[in-house]
Amino acid sequence: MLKEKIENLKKQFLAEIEKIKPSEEALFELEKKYTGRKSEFIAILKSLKDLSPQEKKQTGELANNTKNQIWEIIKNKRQEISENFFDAEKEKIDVTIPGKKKSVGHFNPISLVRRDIEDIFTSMGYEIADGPEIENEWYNFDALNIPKDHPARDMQDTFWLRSQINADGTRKDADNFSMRSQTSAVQARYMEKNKPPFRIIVLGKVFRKEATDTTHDHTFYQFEALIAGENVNVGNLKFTAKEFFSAFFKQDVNVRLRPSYFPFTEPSFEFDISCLVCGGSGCRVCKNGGWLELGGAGMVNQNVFVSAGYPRNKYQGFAWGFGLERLAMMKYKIDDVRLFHSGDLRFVKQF
Ligand code: FA5
Repeated sequence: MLKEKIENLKKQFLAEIEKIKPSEEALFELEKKYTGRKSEFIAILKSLKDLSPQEKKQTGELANNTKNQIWEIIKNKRQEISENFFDAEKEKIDVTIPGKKKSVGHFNPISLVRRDIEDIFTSMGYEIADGPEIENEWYNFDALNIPKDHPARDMQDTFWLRSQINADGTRKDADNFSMRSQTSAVQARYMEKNKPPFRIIVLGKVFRKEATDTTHDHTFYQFEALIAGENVNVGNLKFTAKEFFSAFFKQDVNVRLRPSYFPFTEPSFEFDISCLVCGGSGCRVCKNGGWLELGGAGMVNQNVFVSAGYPRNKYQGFAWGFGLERLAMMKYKIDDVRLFHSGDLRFVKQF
């Protein structure tokens, strides 16, 4: 009777192991089902004690053999699974199947230029300063000695925040927040909290109410430099600029200063560099002049120092402000400033 049960269990086991999909988990479950503590098999072994010694010996032997066979079969199956798993023949890799291309992100050229500038200036001992993009009238205009009636303050040029504009379109006088129109706004913010000597650069977004064209956008980046101390002169400005541009364009660049006007610098200059295409001899890019116009610069107006709380005529300093896009346009030969903020991936992917 018990013998029959054992034989049946074995048949059942053999049928089942043929059917299962071999896996570690499936084999474990099978082993538990047929030889585990709560299995029928163990129940049979326990009931051997009720048999006669002769039967106990025979049936016990059969039970043990069968259990061992089951274990052996399971062990072999396990072996098969692990061999299959590592079987290089079965795991052939077809190296000719085209791979899945991982798309890699690109830095916008503005970021590339910004990183270059930060590297060059930090290696010259400059600090990187920052300020808010929503700025009040004091920092953006007043502290910079810009007269109340200066056209840059007009709604035609500056984006004043809606809450600062009356229903009839005129400007409210309180607070007067706007989207900052120049990184020069950070000059006053920094000077308020720091005393000379210092050297800083500011790189950030500015906003102007512009009719856009190939060289003008309504949102663009400026790169400001400001240095103040007791012995700063125009020679320092020119030397620093020449060092910077030569490192930035990786070629010897000459710098030219032309007289200009900014309320916050005195004297003020328009800043030109020798044409990168012809080296200064004259070509189509520089319209045969040999020079390319880059931005404004000058010696810090003493009124700006006084606004920041410094004594008049104790310190001198120089400052400049360039368009970052214009620098990137020259470096990478880009012919339209509006491409930078277009969000067109075909543009960014070229860098
Ligand atoms: C200024 O903004 C001054 N704050 C610069 C300055 C700083 C002078 C410190 C002296 C001392 P300006 O408005 O010229 O100056 O602008 C400076 C540069 O920003 C320009 O030469 C140009 O490179 C860039 N720029 C001006 N307007 C635009 C625009 N709409 N789109 C792209 N770049 C512009």
